[in-house]
Amino acid sequence: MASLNLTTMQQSNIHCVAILISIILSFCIANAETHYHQFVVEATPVKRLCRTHNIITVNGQFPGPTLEARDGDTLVIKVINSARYNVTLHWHGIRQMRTPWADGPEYVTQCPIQPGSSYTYRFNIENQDGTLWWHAHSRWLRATVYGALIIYPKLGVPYPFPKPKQEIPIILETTKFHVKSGDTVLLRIINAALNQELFFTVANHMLTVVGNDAAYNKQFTTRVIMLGPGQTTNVLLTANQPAGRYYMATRAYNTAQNAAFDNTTATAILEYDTKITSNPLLPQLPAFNDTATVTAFTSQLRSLSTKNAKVPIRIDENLFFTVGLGLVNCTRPGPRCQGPNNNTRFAASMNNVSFVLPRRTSLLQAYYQNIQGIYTTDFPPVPPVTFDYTGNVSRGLWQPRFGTKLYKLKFGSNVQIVLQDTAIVTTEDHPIHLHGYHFYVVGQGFGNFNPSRDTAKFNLIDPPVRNTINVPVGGWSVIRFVADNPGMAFLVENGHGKLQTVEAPPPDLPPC
Ligand SMILES: [Cu+2]
Repeated sequence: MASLNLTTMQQSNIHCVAILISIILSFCIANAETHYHQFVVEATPVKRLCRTHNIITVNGQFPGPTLEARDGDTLVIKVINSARYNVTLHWHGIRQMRTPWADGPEYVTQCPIQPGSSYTYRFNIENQDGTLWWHAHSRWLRATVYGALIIYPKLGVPYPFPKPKQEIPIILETTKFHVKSGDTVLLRIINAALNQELFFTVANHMLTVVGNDAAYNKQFTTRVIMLGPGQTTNVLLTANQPAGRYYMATRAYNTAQNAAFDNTTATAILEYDTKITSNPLLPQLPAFNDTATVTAFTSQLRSLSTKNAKVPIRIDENLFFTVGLGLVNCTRPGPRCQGPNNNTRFAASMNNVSFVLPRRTSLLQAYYQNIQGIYTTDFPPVPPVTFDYTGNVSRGLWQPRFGTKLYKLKFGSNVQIVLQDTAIVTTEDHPIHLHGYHFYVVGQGFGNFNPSRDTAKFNLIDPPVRNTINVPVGGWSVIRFVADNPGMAFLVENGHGKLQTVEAPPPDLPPC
């Protein structure tokens, strides 16, 4: 055995190193903060069009409180449910590394917090900064129970762009924002709409896109940006126009044929510090079905390479999911029977499975507690029948099957998922959101995905990193990620199709 004989010099060096390490350690610990919040979910009277009615809010605020933290911090949010409905809160885009039970979707990762009870969410922010948001993950409350979640870089870590003079969170509503002539400000734009893609633009101003879904991108300048439901975009805006007032405006992007959507234009006002009170200038917005503008925008997105970003190259799990609508027969007539014939209704599906949430317990609890009969793990990795997905689909393929089907992934595996829109009922763009993960969007296109032709065109160098993607209308998107977060990651388009990875310790969750 080699003896260890240290000279005084070496000893003092080691001592120095030890001190240095302990200084760095205490510095890190001192820098990571824990933020405590109390969220009371409650009915709040609001006046609209001269009439007062109740909406459900957090702490009486609409939109709800903005959460602010730094990368590396811990958030502890005690949710007190004083409303008459079950509630859960979801921290959209937070990776929830090793805390899947804090993610929030009801009956997926937890049972709901019942009226009169409370539950405390606790989670860390790990290697993420940018703009995210939180919202109720129970059907009725999502429309009013939400707010911004802003993550600043670790102390001493600069933005990859000059420090803006001001940072303005925008949760697409009508408001007024003040800027100083000549200043560059950072707009953190959040699309909190339930199910609506939105164009966003500011009259006479160019927008420099610097980040999406809490990931930085290579900067580019554009007049219009597009956000899917749940997506966020950070843009720099320089107040370089004549002093005055300018509208920021949003309009829906909609591709489904004959489907009703909100076609109003929502506005906010960007006001220079000025005495001029002229009418604000209105910007030009793309037409509601302007897919070319959407494609032009998304094709410019490139990730900013960071040291822990690596696009998976060798693929272990090659999955192909069709996403779209189907028609099912109504069991009884009612307002949900809006299908083409009187007794049918629409049901979203993936690989012909229309997902059904359990009611007795959550999927995660069923998994931890080994409760049988809640779900099966036979979600199909490829469509059960191959057909011309975006062509004229035979009526026999329009009826999805209901099920609580999960797909198990091995921890650490490299996963590719092709998301393919179908022409069943109508082609449509689909916002797809993956919980607990960020993924690389390596390719997108129109028509049917063709591996021999399209794989060669993948961007494996600097693909954008996102947590939510819009599968193009009548087209496909290919995403890649490493299954590095054990728990119940769930791939959702209004709750359809599940992915599951390996185990994590049992949590203390609300009872069902
Ligand atoms: Cu989410």
